[in-house]
Order: sequence, then structure tokens, then C-alpha cells
Amino acid sequence: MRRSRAILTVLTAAAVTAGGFLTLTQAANAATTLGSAAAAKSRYFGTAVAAYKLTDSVYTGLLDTQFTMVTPENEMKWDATEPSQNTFSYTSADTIVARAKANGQRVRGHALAWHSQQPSWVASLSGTALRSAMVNHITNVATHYKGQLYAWDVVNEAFSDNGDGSRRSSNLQATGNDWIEVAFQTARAADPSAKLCYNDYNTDGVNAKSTAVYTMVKDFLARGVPIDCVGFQSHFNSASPLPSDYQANLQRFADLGVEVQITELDIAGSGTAQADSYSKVVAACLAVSKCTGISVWGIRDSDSWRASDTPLLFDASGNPKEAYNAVITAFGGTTTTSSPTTSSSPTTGTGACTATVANNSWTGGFVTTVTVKAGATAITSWKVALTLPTGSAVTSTWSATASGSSGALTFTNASYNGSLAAGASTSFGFQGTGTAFSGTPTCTVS
Ligand code: 9MR
Repeated sequence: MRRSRAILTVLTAAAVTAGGFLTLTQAANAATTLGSAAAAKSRYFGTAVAAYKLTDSVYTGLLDTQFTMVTPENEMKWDATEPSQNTFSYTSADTIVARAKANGQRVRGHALAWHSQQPSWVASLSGTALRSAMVNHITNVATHYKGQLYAWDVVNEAFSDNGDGSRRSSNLQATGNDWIEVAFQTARAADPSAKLCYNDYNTDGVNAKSTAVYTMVKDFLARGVPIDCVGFQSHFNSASPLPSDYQANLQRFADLGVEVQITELDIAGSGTAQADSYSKVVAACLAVSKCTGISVWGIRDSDSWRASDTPLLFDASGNPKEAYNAVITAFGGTTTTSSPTTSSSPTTGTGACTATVANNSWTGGFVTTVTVKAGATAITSWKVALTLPTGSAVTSTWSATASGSSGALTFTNASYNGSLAAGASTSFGFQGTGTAFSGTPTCTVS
């Protein structure tokens, strides 16, 4: 994959001046990733993943380096996991989960009960037979993934778009208004460790539909029906743009005591307008402390369910778009631009450096972002040494080269971020399984 200007701006110009001295001018922006930028703000950054694309190396390259959360796009839906009654099929979903686990990524399960993508046998059921089939389905699938998921979308899209706050009419709704709470109770019984979410679209701003969801969540909490989070799909286009009260809407749900998650983000468009909307989504999530993360609904535009809208962060070739850069920047990124420095002799890099770590950890994994800072003298290379806790292993590294994957490790600067002006900093990161390193690493220059 070509490194794009969008990720990294490196300008190095060296010239011998009339007086015979070397003039070195360098401005470097540290590269970072969606996952590490979000992790620095204690958020995850995820994507929908399609199992059949896992043989595409451009796709997996981006998946492995950019994202810290994974949602199977279709593989955990009812039609995929229970194609005929009481016969369960988990192969594709298991592949995604195992791969995510091996890469230290977490998984959002999607979706246990939904009016859409039901297997055909469900259509012939109604009443108590359908209700029992739903309970059996949730029990089996949630038990299969017990302890392995960060969250489950337990119920998806159960409210109508009529503008009157009513429930969507569906075969599940026809089994009785309590089908949603039964679904949540069943999921909790099967997997007590997964956060249980209600997920929907067109609930992103304050409107009749989101207010109906809000009222349901409030009622569930008051009556002790288990619910931990609300997912806001956030599929935006010109007909359904990012609402101006997006943050206020997230906040009112958070104020009920549930987590809020942006679960299926995509924004039709291109260029600066698209990038600005993405920035606003990130800013809204950062402003709401219970907003724990953002997932986009696919990696490249060509992976999108609505590819012609080019709604994602990477183009069809896998190059980062303006919106990608905007997301990193909105997270506060770790982009450091040192002003060009001119010296009358070659920069030799004899100064000292320091390194500090910031971790985003979860059970079984972590993302560590290391900030390397030059001391009072400019430097041209750096090495950071740290020892990972026993049993921990690095699964991927960005913006540095690691000496190995476990135990005592050194990370050497990449070609583009070794030179730092006096006092300037850059960052690199790594993701791993096990427990993160939490001390102060040693930084040396050579
Ligand atoms: O992206 C999914 C697409 O591949 C499927 O064909 C489609 C079928 O309904 O579902 C898409 O994902 C949907 C998600 O599961 C729920 N919210 C809306 C998403 C986009 O349609």
C-alpha cells in the first residue's frame, strides 16, 4: 500500500550552501492510526468486517493496523447462525472472532433479534412458537460467544420511522410488546459479561424515534431489565445528514446511565465536507464521557453497503481519504510538526530523548501509544526499550520497528520519524495481547 500524504507528511531537503555547510530542513508529522488516536482518548475505533474479504491483503492490512474493534457485518445475523431451526452454523463468525482475538481487537456482536435477515423458517412461525424460537436462538448464539464479546446488539431497529414513536410492525413485535425485554433478559442469562445494546438508525438526533428509544431505555433501567448501551448507527447522507443535536442526543442517553456507541458510521460525500462531518462525529463522541467508541460500517468505499456514496475513510484502493486525516486530527492525534530548523553544520543527533506511554487496555489486550521527545538538542534517531509483562505479546507495531514480540523489546524509529528538532516529539504505537507495559521506557539516541 502506498503511504499517503494524508497519513504522513515528511519533507526532507538537504543542500550544501555556498559556504560549504549542510543545511537540513525537516518537518515531520508523526504517523498514527485510527485505533491509536482513539485509544489515546480511551475510545475504540472499529469497523464492520466481512469474512469473505479476509483473504484480501489490502483489506487485512488496514484492518490489522487501523482498527481496535470489529463487528461481523452479516455473519452473526439470524440467517447466518441458524439457517434451519435449531441447527447452528458459526464458521464465518468464528473466523472473524478468532482473527480479531489473535490481533488484540475486541468484537461487537451484531445482531441477535432483528426483523430483517431472518432465515426463511422463521417466517412460518408466529405467536409462542416464534417467541420460543427467538429465545432459543439468543440463548444458543450468546452462549456460543460467551465471554468473548465486548458488546451485543441484542435488538436491532425495533422502532418505526412513522414519526409517532411507535414500534416497527414485525413478526417479532406481533409476539407481544415485551419481546425486546425478553431478548435482553435472555442475552444476559446466556452471557453476563457482554454489554447489552439496543441499536437503531435515524435515532441520531432528538426526534420522535430516538425519544421512543430513550423512553424504553429509561423504563428498562427503572424496572431492572438489563441494558448497558445504546448503539447509534449514524448512516448519514444528504437526505439524512448529521443532526446538529447529535451530541445532545448522545448525552441525554448517557445521562440515563447507559454507554453510548456509534456503531455503523458512514457519511456519503467526499472531500472537505465529508471530512468535516466525520470530525464532528468524533468531537461529539469525545464530548460525551460515556461514548466509548466509534465503528465505521466498512473499511474502503468499495466495501460499503452503499459503495456509490463513497462514505468511508479509505478509497477503493485502500488509500486514506481526507476524512481519515480529519478523524485522526479530531481525536487530537499525535501529529507534531516541528518548524523547519536550519543549522550551519550537519545535525548529528547527540542529544537525549525521553519516552512516555499511554495505554488503552481491556481484558486480554491493549494498545500502547509511546511519545518520544527530543531533549535540548536535535536528534536523528531514537530507540525505545521496555519489557512487556510475562505472557504479553505484541501483535502489530506502527511508526517504529520492534525487535521481537515479547519480553525485553526495543523499538527503533521508522525512516521518517527519527529526526526530531530540540524539544519536538513524535509517537509510535503497538497493539498486543495480555497486559500492557505501564512503566517509563528507556529512550536512547545513537
Ligand atoms: O452491510 C450489511 C449488508 O451487507 C447487508 O446486505 C444488509 C442486509 O440487511 O445489512 C447491512 O448492514 C445493516 C446492519 O446490519 C443494520 N443496520 C443497517 C446496515 C446497512 O444496511
